[in-house]
Amino acid sequence: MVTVRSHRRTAGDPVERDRLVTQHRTLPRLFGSLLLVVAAGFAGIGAASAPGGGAPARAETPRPLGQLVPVPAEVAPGGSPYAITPSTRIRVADGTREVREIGAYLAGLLRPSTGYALPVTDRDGRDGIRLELGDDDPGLGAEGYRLRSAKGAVTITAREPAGLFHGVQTLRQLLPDRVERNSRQEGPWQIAGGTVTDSPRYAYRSAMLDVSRHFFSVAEVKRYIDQLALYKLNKLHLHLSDDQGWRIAIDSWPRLATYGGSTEVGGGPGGYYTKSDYQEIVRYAASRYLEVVPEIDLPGHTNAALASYAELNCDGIAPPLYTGTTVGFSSLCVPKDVTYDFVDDVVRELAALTPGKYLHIGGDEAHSTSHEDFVAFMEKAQAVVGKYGKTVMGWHQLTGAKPVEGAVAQYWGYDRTGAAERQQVVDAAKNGTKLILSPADRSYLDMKYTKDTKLGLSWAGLVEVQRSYDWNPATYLEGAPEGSVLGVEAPLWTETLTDSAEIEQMAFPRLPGVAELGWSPAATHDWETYKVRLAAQGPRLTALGIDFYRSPQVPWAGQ
Ligand code: TNX
Repeated sequence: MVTVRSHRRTAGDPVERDRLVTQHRTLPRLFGSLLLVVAAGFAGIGAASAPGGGAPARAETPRPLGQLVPVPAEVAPGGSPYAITPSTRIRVADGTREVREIGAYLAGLLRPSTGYALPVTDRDGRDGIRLELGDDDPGLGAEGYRLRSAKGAVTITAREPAGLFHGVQTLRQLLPDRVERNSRQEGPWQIAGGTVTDSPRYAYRSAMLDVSRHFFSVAEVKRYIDQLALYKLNKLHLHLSDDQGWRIAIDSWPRLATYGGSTEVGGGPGGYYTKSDYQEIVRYAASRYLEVVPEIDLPGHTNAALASYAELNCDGIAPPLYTGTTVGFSSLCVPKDVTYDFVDDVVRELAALTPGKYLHIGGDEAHSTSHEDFVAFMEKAQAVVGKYGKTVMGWHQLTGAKPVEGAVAQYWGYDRTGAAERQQVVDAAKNGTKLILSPADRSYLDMKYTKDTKLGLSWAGLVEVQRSYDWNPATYLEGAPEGSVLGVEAPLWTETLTDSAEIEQMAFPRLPGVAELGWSPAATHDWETYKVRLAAQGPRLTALGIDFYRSPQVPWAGQ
């Protein structure tokens, strides 16, 4: 049984509350709920006590073990904290390349702020920060981990490297916020004692970045990747083509990028990724255990392609490039053979660049394609994706055609989506189509928070932080069979966004909420405790140089 002092140090998150309740189930109910109130009352203290830098080191209490986003599946606080010191080693005794790289990544995170050498060594030892493959708990799955923190060592074990990587994110979040700074900070660098045992609710936890409406450099994409990793997302969906720009070099159709990528919304210079740029993004994402899911949006949203090659148009005339924000006006020419040569070449080249399993072919808002043509086109396009060994993903309009076996539909409806459209998606799910949920009125990061939000759009309504967190992916689409939902995504459309600062204003603090929906057990879902844990992320985001939206719904402490 843990001490009262440890109760106070719990974050008040529901997992820990559950544990407290479990641990005290013999106590009268009333006393139990009083304890919860006490725990909740102290929830903010761990965050508030982290000094901004120069405060006397000794006074600091380690952050409570459960004060994490996403909240872990199981937390058992107790025992002495571990402290990183100048002589700490990062031990990767098992020595595989991947584990060593995770050790090096962790060292890279910790060295600038701690100022310690933190050598990564494959010499085994009982002390230090230990990363070990080979936890035989099958419950951990491919991405789970266990983190044990005690006086002499903090040990992360997992079955697969991805689990170690997620465990490293937990370790990182348990350290004081100032660990995220790039300059040397005062210690101590303590991690509360106890054990975290954790694995994700959903295997598919994604963020989408629209690099078409505005182009984002490789460096900007990498910055976003690092932010996604902090919250244990594991997919980066790149929306690589749209009316306003084609952003990936395709050797067999070079003008797609050189001409079709030469502008963006508002008429700026646009840009595109060379194949080596794109591979660099894929490699960097993989080093953060994110799989890139590329999207070429077809058959609508194709003005950039139609402008680049006259023969793709039914009338043989190339339209001008487009820099506005209207949707639904463009379509590939479904009856022409050359359309399928184009699709085949693009999918073949993109598939060859993509180690991941999925290839997204869009399919949304094809308002300028007749229904008959849409169905015919999607049938052919899906076959091409299969031919090159990839799994088809499409926006949920794919369910209005004939999804191939194994296809995944991404639901982006919202509260005003018609019953018939929803039903079509539900019916497809009953027939085996898997779903990714990204409801526009919940998880769209480009929706304004309030009417005063400067950036963003509002067609799906205003989406404050609570609204973006407070929904259940398992029940959102009523009637969809349990098990049809593979996971969640937070898309970021960029009609109004031009750089990392603007991306971050919209993504934070909503992105961590969607990440938590994807990772944490349904039983932990609770806005009242989530908002306290989210508030504790504020100083961390600040230390990372992320200027987030200070939602009045979140009890940010002293910022
Ligand atoms: C709808 S959601 C779109 C995009 C826009 C977005 C803006 C979806 C699949 N299509 O083309 O960028 O709204 O919020």
